[in-house]
Amino acid sequence: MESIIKEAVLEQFCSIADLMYQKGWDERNGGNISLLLRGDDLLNVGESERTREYELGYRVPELSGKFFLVTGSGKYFKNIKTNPKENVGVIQILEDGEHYRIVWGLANGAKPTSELPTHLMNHAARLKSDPDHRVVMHCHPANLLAISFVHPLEERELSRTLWKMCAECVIVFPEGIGVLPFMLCGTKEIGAATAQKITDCRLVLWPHHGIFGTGKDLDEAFGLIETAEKAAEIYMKIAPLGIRQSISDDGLRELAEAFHVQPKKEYFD
Ligand code: 2HA
Ligand code: ZN
Repeated sequence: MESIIKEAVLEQFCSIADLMYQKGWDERNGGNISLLLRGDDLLNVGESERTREYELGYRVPELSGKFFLVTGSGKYFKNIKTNPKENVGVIQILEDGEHYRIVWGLANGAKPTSELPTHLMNHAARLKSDPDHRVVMHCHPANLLAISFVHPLEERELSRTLWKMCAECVIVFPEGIGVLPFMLCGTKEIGAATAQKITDCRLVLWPHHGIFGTGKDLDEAFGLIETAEKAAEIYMKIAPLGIRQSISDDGLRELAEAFHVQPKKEYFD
């Protein structure tokens, strides 16, 4: 099977996956990534190439014809960099928006990530708000999980707490963080619920499970999760000691103004 994806694109994807593993965000087969491929990311996709086709079980007509580089179901992040062909693959959504085909990788019968419903529904939702959107990233960073046990899960309150943990947060995710109730993962229901949130924010927390981040490229999605995870880490360090002071609402407003971002107004006191 000839590669149909540019080496540099595959390499960057695998390096980011490896970095996520090194950060401890992707134990065992935890986490998954999908990257919407552009025309020039792809080499010739031969019509005659043997492909495997599967039913999605839901409809994403907005994505028909599009190609995605995705991690494989049950695949360990620690193995992605050394063996991409078995652990990741390229899929194409078919014209009907209800089936996909595997056009490269996912060797030996592997399938795309179990969270494919959330990935595809998130791509469809984000593309509506941002035509440059390309990446959906899911992982299990320890501090974002930890904070979901000890902090109220109300979106306004959690977003404010994260913003106040370090000065860059309100600049990096001015729209705050979306939060779902605890739901069964790997289903189209959690996919639809996540996509509803992700329309107007790029980070959605699955309490006691993990985080979804999106972006225009792999760096942006990674940086978003990295920043939220740092804020959660600081909270988990200081909350047990008692918080004596933090960034005021005026301080947040000043940061937003200086860096030309527009945080959600209703999140301010
Ligand atoms: O196993 O992270 O949410 C991969 C996952 C499922
Ligand atoms: Zn997960």
